[in-house]
Amino acid sequence: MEEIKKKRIFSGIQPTNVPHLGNYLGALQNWVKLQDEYDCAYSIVDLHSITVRQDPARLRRQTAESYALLIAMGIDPEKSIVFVQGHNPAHAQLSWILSCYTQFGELSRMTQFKDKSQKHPENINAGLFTYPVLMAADILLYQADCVPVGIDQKQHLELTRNIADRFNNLYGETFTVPEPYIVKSVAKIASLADPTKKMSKSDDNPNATIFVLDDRDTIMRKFKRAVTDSGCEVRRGEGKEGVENLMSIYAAVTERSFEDIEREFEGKGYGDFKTAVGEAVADSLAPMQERYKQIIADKSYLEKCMKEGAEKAYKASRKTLQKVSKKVGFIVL
Ligand code: ATP
Ligand code: LTN
Repeated sequence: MEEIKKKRIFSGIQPTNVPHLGNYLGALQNWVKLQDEYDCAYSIVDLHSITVRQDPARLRRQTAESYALLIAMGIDPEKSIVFVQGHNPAHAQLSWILSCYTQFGELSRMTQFKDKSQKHPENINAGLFTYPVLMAADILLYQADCVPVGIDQKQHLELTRNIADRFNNLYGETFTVPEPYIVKSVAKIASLADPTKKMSKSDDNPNATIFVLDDRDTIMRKFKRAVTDSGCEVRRGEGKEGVENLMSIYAAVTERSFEDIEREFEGKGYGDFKTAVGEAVADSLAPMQERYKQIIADKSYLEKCMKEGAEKAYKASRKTLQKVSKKVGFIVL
């Protein structure tokens, strides 16, 4: 019987800090689930992370930690390609080529560029501007069909699709045009301190973000301080964004519906609800935290996985880079 070729998934995460609950529920949890059905390639995107100034020692440590965390979460380096972006030089090469097929005007419209330039007015570098082109190169190199991300990355994915279409129209079928894979209910987990903002790795308020390596006490304390509203009913509604955010988190980690949650907490106050959310989150993260401790302690295992991941990534992307190079008129040896 002829074997059906699995579709390809590609996604990436920046090693700018320990991943948070938003990263986990909005993206990483899906990375794990998609491994059986798809051929997956997952990358720690170190090249992207230097668009904002990083401390070198810290970046190196966080790259290894993020890599170990992916494995601890259940991403299997035997089954999927798990690699550090900078270990495969094809990303930077394709990014250069694609930057010559991307317009200044298109990049100027990217909201992440506008947000980050506002946040770091002292360092609006060219890499911050061309960031989405490198992301397009990441995805198109592997001919990805599908890209699991949070909603904040939708605009970058639209741009990737436009670049792929443009190139295909000019030179004939070269790239697969990728689809976003966004799980609506957790596509944007909000900050615990300000439910109008997304939960972020770089928030200055330490109570705004739950990091996936936070211990139980820290998790409980952060949830107890989470901003809600002056009411006391656990339900969705106008002005109840804080409670709704907690409900989304609770629904995601316990796999229950909003109606179910409303019923459970009828007549109980926010205090009880926050305690339940904190406990559910701490329980769901605990097994992964245990596995993480073992993996991060085993330096030679990590290095072996990174080396093999880099080789697999190079092999999986070489053909695309050659094809593109030929099409634009380079001599390929
Ligand atoms: P920062 O918060 O510092 O801007 P980030 O967490 O957005 O960083 P990445 O590490 O690149 O940046 O994100 C990894 C994945 O997590 C992406 O798919 C992104 O869409 C998703 N993600 C990020 N924040 C959230 C959030 N609050 N809710 C849901 N998904 C999120
Ligand atoms: N830009 C993304 C991280 C990222 C990515 C990718 C996601 C870099 N390359 C390729 C999906 C596919 C972010 O900031 N979350």
